[in-house]
Amino acid sequence: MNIKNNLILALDVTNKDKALEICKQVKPYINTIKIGYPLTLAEGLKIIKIIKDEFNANIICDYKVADIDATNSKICDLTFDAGADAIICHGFVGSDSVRACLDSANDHGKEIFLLTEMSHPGAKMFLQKDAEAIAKMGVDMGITNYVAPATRLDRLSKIRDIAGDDACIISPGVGKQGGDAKKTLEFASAIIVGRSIYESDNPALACEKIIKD
Ligand code: NUP
Repeated sequence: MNIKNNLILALDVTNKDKALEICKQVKPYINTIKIGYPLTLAEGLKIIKIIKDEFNANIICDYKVADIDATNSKICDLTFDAGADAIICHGFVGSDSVRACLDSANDHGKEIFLLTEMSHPGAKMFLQKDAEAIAKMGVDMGITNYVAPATRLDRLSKIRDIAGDDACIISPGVGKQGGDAKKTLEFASAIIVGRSIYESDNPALACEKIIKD
């Protein structure tokens, strides 16, 4: 995926007009938009195609898919059929569940991003201890796209070591969660930024600052 300025917008607003307005403002800086549950639950799956078509953007759906294989297949099929270019899937559910996501992506000519360890403090309670094994499982399965935290650079660096130099690692947690854009990009291929952009009085300027810093 070609990610302009190595910057992905997390578009966690809850109505279409606001979403379109933000996208319009950041269009000169951003070509890859992450849509998650807040916007999808508010507006329905149709929002994927609306944003994709209007802004000619790559759409990554952050649905953190984490179910049994049969259900994962359905979630991924519906998401790709709705126009998503990629979907974020949890790794902790194990290889059969992740395989279902990967098969759906391959059938549609689309991609998955494997979530290894999350960026928030709670990730230390359970997920962190298995994150490296999750990344190794991904490598064994031939997965080349990962999500790893900008809030703990030592952990991000570990995931980079495991995933390899050629992997595409996208990293949330810059800005409001405390991560630093430049330091994160020493290990990550691109950063994911939400509130620091869409809550800003001037989202375009916020993008410019993040890119220049
Ligand atoms: O580990 C993760 N941390 C995280 O923040 C995995 C994620 N997918 N995210 C998402 O990234 C989160 O749901 C939000 O959409 C975005 C970060 O947003 P912000 O903290 O920049 O507002």
